[in-house]
Amino acid sequence: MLAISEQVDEAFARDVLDGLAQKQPAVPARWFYDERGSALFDDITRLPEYYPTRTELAILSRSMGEIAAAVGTGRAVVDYGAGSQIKTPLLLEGIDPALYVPVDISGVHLRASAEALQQRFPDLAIEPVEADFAKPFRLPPAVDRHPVLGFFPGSTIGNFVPASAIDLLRSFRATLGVDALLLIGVDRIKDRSRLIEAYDDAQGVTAAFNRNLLERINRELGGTVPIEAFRHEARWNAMLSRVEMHLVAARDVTFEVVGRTFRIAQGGSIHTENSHKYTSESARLLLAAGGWTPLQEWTDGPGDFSLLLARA
Ligand code: AVJ
Repeated sequence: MLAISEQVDEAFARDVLDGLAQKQPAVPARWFYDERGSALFDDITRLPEYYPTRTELAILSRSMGEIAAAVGTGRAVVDYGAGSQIKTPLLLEGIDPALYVPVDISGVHLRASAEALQQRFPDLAIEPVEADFAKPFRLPPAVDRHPVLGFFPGSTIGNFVPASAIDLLRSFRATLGVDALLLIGVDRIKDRSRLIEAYDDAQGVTAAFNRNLLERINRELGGTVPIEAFRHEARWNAMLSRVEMHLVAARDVTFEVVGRTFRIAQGGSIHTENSHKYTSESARLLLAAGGWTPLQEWTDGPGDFSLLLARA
């Protein structure tokens, strides 16, 4: 048996080696989130240009009365991604669940956030699950005694191409059971310049977040990537309704990762993230394709972001 850290390293190595070998080199976005990457993402959520976090939070707090009325008390909340330190307490306060089940791939992060929440909600039963929610996993047996609410905020669903997003929604449905509800955040299509600025901020925090992936490759996989040769770029792919993040080579570059050599010509890129954007209609269609019936939708005034409630 490999230790957890070695497993993660191997999965990282495999994703990087396979990804860089593609015609359009690409690395899955999930590898952004080491300690530094998670800290940089926290900084991103506070940037003036990055509207999704504060908009979703505003919707959640403004509409909590209606959300609570639709969801009811006494549910088991399954929180995919182990919880934002602000959104999760808001939800828990609003709906008074019987059980809280944070699910996260990082055991360290999971335990830390579960402990912080337990301090704040001393009477709440908390059963953390260390798992990659993109793969099937088993919920703790205590969940069976309650109707379930899945919580998937942050428009993380946008990181998945539609076919994978539908698979993920289907697997949520299989895990959560027939009586489940799902509360999910989805970012909306909007003005192209606002979308680009949200992913290419003036302070360069998103650029640092993107480049940190290369630092991680060099540090953890013995890479020789010349980081200074890559510049951050956010592109709106209108045909596929998504913001793409790339690391564009400013010159011809050659480097090694775990003993393999890669070449990227000047102007070529490593594709590091997709963030799909939806309309109200396309978001509902996505949910329906994933086996969920939309029940209600809450949005902010300008319609920048959607919070959708659906039933299995
Ligand atoms: C965490 C996936 C919601 O796609 O907006 C933020 C990640 N990337 N800035 C997003 C991210 C660049 C974020 N999600």
